[in-house]
Amino acid sequence: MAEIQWNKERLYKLVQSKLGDSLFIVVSNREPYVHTMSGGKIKCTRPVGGLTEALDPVMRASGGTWVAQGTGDADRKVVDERNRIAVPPEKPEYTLRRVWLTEDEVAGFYLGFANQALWPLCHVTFTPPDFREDWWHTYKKVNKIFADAIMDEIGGRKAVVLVQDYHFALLSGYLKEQNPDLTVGQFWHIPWPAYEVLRTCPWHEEILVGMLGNDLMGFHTRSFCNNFIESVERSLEARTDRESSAIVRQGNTTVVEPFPISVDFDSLSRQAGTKAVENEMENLTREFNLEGKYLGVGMDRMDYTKGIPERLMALDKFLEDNPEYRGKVVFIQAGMPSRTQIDTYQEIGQRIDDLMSGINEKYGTDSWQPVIPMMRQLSRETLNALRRLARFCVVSSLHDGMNLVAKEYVAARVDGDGILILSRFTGAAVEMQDALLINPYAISEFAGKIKEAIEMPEAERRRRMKNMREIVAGNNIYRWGGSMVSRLISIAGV
Ligand code: ADQ
Repeated sequence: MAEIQWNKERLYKLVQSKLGDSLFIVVSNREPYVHTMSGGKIKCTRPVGGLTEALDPVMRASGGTWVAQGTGDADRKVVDERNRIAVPPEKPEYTLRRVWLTEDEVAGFYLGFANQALWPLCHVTFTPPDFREDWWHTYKKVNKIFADAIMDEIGGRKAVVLVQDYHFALLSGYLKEQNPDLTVGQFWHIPWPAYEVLRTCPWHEEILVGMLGNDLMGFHTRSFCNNFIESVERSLEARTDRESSAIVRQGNTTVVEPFPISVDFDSLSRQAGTKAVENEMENLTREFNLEGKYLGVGMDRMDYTKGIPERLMALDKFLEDNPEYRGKVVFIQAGMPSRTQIDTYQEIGQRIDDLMSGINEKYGTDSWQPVIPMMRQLSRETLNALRRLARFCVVSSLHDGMNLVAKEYVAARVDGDGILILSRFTGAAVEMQDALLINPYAISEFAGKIKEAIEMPEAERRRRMKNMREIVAGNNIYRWGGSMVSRLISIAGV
């Protein structure tokens, strides 16, 4: 269990008491509030996701600025002449500053370099990165556009900047070039590869130099931190100290530390126990004829890193090896469409569809289909109902920075039952040792774990779930935000 219990209030108070007169700035590609046109009116929505949940109290307490790309079709209508708007709309407490990108910029920066070069480069899934030079130039250009917007926002004040993710590998370096006195940290939400992989990127040295513009560089796990430090040792002239996890280059120090991201455990547990979720559990049971069946679920952003084909192959093998379970096990695969303009994503979607129909044709009967696809964005109620109904949840990523689906499943199991089948290649596996850990490529072993999950005695299921719930309750999303922000503030010396 974590020594300090972190929650929203604690994080709010920390920022209020420690930040002093520094301006706090968060930067991410995705914005925390989106304005869209709906029935002739402007509607403001908050995208679901842990990141906004965790950083919202930080922003509210600091009264700072969140800089992000404006993507809503009504975003431009509501901002002032400096592209700013006060949020949350019902009770403004901080500023959202929107950055506009052209279609070509989005194509080169986001769909191109970030998602077709850096994403496959950082994940070991044997999908070759595409290092197109024009994408790289656009990526640099967009990082500069963001740097200029941030410098304009800071306007000579003292500031602490927290940059999110792999869309901005060069941003911190650009900021420090303009003002070396800024305090800048970055969190990288995906794995960091081994040097042997990283060096295939023609611009890896420039990327590392950019990231060393940070005073604090955060990854999910110690192993990603070590990969990063080793990449620097083997690419650049720099002094590294494994003991203090610091890198010194040209007189500037970057501290490299793990900050495992998580979920809002209390709020998720609360939501999962509501009447609305219980009603939805009844609806789903009726609609899909789940009464008396063992339900397995998978719920992922549709991405080739998530090991969805491997999971379906394991299910196929399980049904082949265990005919006594035919008719008794149902697997619901929920998939949120993602990055659909990219060919590899269309291909993985097609492959998953083919595998699902293959299994249903092979084993299905008039009254039973082993796999039920729900390939769309689902509501919170439906997701929670599925989590609560499932005897087992499968997270079979081939490689994953953390994986929040695993932690969400545990947080939603207010009844203390349920089994998590979890890939060893996720950051989550470091903490969730009471899951049934798998190598998603080892199909027979994986099929065996599905059987084990179904046959595990209740007392053992509950023992494992209890341990995992304690871990996620302690290492919650506010601990992630709180640890990183307090580290950054202490580095800033404010
Ligand atoms: P992602 O790769 O997007 O994040 P993940 O952490 O698995 O991955 O989060 C996916 C989210 O999508 C979860 O919150 C899940 O509930 C939601 N989701 C899945 N299917 C859905 C559906 N059908 N409808 C609605 N929602 C659905 C990256 C890294 C991860 C890291 C996070 C946070 O790749 O390793 O955990 O950032 O740092």
